[in-house]
Amino acid sequence: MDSKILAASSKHPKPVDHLFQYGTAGFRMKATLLDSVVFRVGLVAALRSRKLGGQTIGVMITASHNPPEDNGVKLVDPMGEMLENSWEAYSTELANAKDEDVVKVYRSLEEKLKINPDTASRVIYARDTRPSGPKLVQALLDALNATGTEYTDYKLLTTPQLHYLTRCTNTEGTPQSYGEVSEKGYYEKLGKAFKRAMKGRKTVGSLTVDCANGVGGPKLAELVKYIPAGSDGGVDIKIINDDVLKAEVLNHECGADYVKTKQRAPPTSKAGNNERCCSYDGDADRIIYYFNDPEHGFRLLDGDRIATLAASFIGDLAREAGLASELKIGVVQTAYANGASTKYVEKTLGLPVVCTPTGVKWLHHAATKFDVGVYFEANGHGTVVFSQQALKAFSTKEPESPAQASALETLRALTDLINQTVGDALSDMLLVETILAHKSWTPKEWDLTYTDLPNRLVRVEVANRNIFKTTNAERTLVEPQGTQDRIDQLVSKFKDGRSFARASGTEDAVRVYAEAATRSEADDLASKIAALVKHDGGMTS
Ligand code: NG1
Ligand code: ZN
Repeated sequence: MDSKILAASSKHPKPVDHLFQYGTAGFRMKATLLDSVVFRVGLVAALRSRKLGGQTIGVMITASHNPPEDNGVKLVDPMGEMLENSWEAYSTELANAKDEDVVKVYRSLEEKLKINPDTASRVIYARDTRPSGPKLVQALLDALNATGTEYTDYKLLTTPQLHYLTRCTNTEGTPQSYGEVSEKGYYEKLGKAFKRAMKGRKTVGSLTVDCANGVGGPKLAELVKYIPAGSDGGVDIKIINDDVLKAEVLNHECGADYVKTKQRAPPTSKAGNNERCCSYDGDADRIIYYFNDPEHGFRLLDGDRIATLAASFIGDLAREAGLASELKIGVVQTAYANGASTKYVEKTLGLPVVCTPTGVKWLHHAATKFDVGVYFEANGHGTVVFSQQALKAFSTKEPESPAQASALETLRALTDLINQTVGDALSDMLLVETILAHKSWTPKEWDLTYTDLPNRLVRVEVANRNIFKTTNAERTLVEPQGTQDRIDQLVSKFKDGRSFARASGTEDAVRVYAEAATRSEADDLASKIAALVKHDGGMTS
């Protein structure tokens, strides 16, 4: 095998002097730099599969909401979860090995991790619509062939579809089976669950879906075939920004990231006042809702809103089903969640909130500690996970009334409707539609549940972002010394003030977040903290 790996590796030389890092979103950068990285990620996938006794590992080639010229690669663990933490470091090590050391590092990982090279290894993979995808797939294939790995090419998929298929593949034929192992199986599962959850209810008006000109477009068009129209107990979907042939339009003036950061609808949207709209990102693992309020203009319904909506609905259903005392329901957020949403969950819904560092793997992990764990990043990436105990309670509890029976059936439908492996724009969208239909809510009524505190997110460039070290789920700086004290002093002067600074995990910058009672105070606090960070970060200009 050594000579095969060496020969294959020589076709994918590493760019000199480039330092790669497996971050919160895997490896992500200009596609032209990624060839060797994807090849080596293929090697890591083979090792990981062998280490886990031949279970199937997923490889996704995508750069999500990044511009078209970027690409990226990430690994999916057997249950459809993000790659285990310690393996991020092994991936980084192999990605940075000199060309002549690739085999040596591969073998040393094998030895260190006590991996039997004779165990079978299996991988499934897919990519988004970027033009650089097919060439990167070739690099992956070269690694899979050199390591004698069995593989299935699923071609174009959304990231969450690949997570779904990874879990289905590894649970096929077991009591934990997660669904049929095919793309069609995914649509069928969601379609059926949506019908069961809606129970013939109608959604009002239509839903305009902006697919960011990414892979979510063709996949949503497929899903629509499996869900009933609005008049039939489903939803009328109008798809926009679904051009996957013009590479340059991907994520351009559209998509979840655009809408969230610009606080406006894509210019291509023709939706009228009070009409529901949502935007996916380039690989359809994020979703943001919004609408135009004739009085107040553009209104964003972000990840915090989706989390609070889901938690309130599932909390009510659990009570109606007589399961409230048995099941621990909770919400997981990051420090970027609006303070008003945290307060709403704790005070109005009476549910606990846990705060974790940025990155969905942390949120997902914390959510699994609840029987029903709702987690979302404010930017729209999130889902709901159910414990084995919750699943058992939903399927075995004897209903004592028709109302209890109905609540239990809706809960069971939700466990199939929700993609429990990872945030999934298609599945989250059907969840939101289901809840709004059950509550007979317009987007305006959803928006009125609580009022966001005005907030500002600022990106600050500093000489070296790595000197900013945090604790307390990134809300408190421990280094540089004294910076946190100065932040605290500034924050204390603002009503409802809250602010924190942390080094970005995906960009060379420090992010400053601030919220306060009014728009001008939030802006003022953010710019004061940003100036402080710039100063303490050693920027001289
Ligand atoms: P960083 O760059 O570490 O702040 C950003 C997002 C995260 C997450 C990752 C991965 C913000 C403030 N941060 O992380 O939520 O989505 O990218 O894509 O939105
Ligand atoms: Zn994404």
